[in-house]
Amino acid sequence: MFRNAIVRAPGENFVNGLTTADFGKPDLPKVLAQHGAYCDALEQCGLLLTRLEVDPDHPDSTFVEDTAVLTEKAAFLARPGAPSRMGEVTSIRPAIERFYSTTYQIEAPGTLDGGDICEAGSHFFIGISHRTNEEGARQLSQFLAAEGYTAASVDIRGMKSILHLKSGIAYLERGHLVVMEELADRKEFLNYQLIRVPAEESYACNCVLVNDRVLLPAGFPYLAARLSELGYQPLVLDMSEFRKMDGGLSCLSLRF
Ligand code: CIR
Repeated sequence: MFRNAIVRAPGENFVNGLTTADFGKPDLPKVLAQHGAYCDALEQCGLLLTRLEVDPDHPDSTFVEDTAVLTEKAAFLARPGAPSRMGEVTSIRPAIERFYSTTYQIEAPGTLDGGDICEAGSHFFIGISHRTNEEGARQLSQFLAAEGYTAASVDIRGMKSILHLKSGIAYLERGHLVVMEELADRKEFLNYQLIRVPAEESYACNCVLVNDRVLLPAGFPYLAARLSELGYQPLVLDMSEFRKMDGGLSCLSLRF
């Protein structure tokens, strides 16, 4: 069960963040409304929110997930792979340290974005991407091992369709792994019951199990129906403005 989440409000600088998407510029009032609805949804799932102020120096800082990996035993502070995002860790650190006495920090030359880390019980998948390098993955694996967790790397550097590993997979407990077709045959996922998502719905792979609900982006009927069939309760949210900046549902909060 998650009890808490950390979120950060998007600011006027949000539109200046990094993106590779071709969906146009985000509409700020809509960004704020969608972020508000997202926060309401987390509260509806029973979470207590720590709401951080806008960070005017970091346009991508509303995507708090990339700054850390939070587990039951410890917090692992990331070192984002995009230079414009590195300072985000310093600004979120105090909020994380309020909850965690054991913290680890990825150090140079390692880079690691939280969006590349998928927790599956006591096992972690670590995406090696254009943001998370092998050294970052090595450091995190070592830290995780010190806390009794296991880890496996999944190399996604050859894929143009996703930014982070969690853009393409989500763990929903009960051995269920949501996975985009392009990743479905990876040997790392052999022992899981795969919920395969067709290419036209692959954005929805970035869904999040929060207690008894699964947050799911709006507009992906196949996955919504499939999850309902499997006994999950989807909670559908409009993510159009975050998608324009390569963001998904998981990136907007740190849940623990
Ligand atoms: C970036 O490129 O870093 C942001 N515009 C989007 C980050 C999305 N984060 C995530 O998928 N975990």
